[in-house]
Amino acid sequence: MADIADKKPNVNAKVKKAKGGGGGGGGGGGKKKEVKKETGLGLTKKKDENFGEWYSEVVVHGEMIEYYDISGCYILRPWTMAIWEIMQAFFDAEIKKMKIKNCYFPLFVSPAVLEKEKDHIEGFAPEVAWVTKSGKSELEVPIAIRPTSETVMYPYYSKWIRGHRDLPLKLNQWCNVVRWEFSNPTPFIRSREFLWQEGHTAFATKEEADKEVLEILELYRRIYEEFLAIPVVKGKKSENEKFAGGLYTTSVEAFVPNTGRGVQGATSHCLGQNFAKMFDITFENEKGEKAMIWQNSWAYSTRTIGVMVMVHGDDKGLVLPPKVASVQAVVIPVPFKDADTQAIFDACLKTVEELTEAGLRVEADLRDNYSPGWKYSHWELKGVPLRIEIGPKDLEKKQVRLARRDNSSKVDIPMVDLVKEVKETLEKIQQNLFDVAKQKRDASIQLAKTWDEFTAALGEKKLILAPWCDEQAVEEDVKARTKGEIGAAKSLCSPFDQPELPEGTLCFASGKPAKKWTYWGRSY
Ligand code: 87F
Repeated sequence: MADIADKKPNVNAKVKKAKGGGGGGGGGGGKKKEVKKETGLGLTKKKDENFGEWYSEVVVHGEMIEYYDISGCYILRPWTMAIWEIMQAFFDAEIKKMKIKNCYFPLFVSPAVLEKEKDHIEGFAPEVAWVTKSGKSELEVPIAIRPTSETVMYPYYSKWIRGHRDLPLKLNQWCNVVRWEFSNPTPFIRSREFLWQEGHTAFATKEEADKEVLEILELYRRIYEEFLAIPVVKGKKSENEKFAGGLYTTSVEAFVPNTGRGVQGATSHCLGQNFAKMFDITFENEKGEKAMIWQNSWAYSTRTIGVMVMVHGDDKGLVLPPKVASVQAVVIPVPFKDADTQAIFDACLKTVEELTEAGLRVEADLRDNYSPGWKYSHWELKGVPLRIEIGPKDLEKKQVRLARRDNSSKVDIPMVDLVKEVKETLEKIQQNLFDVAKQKRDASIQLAKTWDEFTAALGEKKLILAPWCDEQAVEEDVKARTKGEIGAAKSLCSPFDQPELPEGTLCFASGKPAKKWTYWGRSY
């Protein structure tokens, strides 16, 4: 994946401060300057020219990530954590409505427990990190760090579930997990430690489990579409791509047009009874017979934030959807030589107060050691959805200027309409980000009915929708035939929303009768 390696930007480069007032931008009804003064804040790489380095610069200069001295590990700064917490508040409230309870299991796993479910762990074993020492002495038994918590939790499900009245058992935990990946680490997208929630539920019947899989998947869709303004496809994973320990895997799949790669956004698995067999999780049903439970597991992680940066970010930096931005609007005073600076500052504070009272997340940047122009660039880099400028002319006319981050449009609005206008504008920004992202995603979708069409589309970084025979060997073959420097193509999902498949349609790869439409592409 040469296009997005872990390209650490020069983190020691200090941002140059612009000296003196009145930088670029020009608010307060003053004349717009033609050329923006160099603020030293700009990114050096362009999204369309060097996506990998652009991404690293954006997450670092946007103050979301700091690189760390262990490869694949990143510091999540407050600008990131605030986004995570907003999504967490939504998801946590929704799962509580579903009667799912939070809990916390230990970070450490004994080898005996980890290796209990061999099939599940086998393929993942190289990624498991181990603690082998305490101080200078070797531990008698090394201890693994959880890469996921099936084997940690299920022995206790076995203990806690006795009769049908103990079901359903529905637990979730918000935690970190460690997977010692070796391929190109990328902030948020592929890191060795990440934050997620993992849900683990147990039911008496498959019907209940099936229903929950889709309810959770719908919450994941909402996180992407309603919060992050990213269109996703809901669907089912192929046998090759499903979680090997489970029965079937559903996912939401996003797409990054710049790189032409799919991203598995979140997964909701029905585990069937595989783990119940391994961990002996049985219960006495209503008829007094011994029966095996049905299980699900599901997760979304901080990867969501990386997808948001990749999809919405631009050459000026981050672009945050208002619903997840910790600062939805920033108020910037634009003082002018002889103007009454105090009156402008007071108007800024009053603006913050009114908007905060109306339930919006708003801050003023009243620092006197930075020019307005520098502040504009700074908050653009950090992706704040809306800038509110107040200068002497605005005071005079009882108005403020709104400048949108998503499309750079500017409009003066009467102060009396402040709350209404700002609320409406934020909603429009949220909607516009989704619409633009969807338009780009849809423009990237390419139907491919033959192998030649498929490879051509793959070369053009498309998200490929192809009729498929749904055979594992054929997917293996597609992988082998597309293997190259930048990674092989694989199936992403078979969308639940299936286009019509006319009788006699053949598989793009095998020429056998096609069973379904499936999305294919390279992926993260
Ligand atoms: C890496 C090392 C060890 C993924 C791993 O998706 C084990 C694993 O089991 C592993 N990487 N997985 C699959 C995780 C499946 C499942 N776990 C609960 C989820 C949702 C949350």
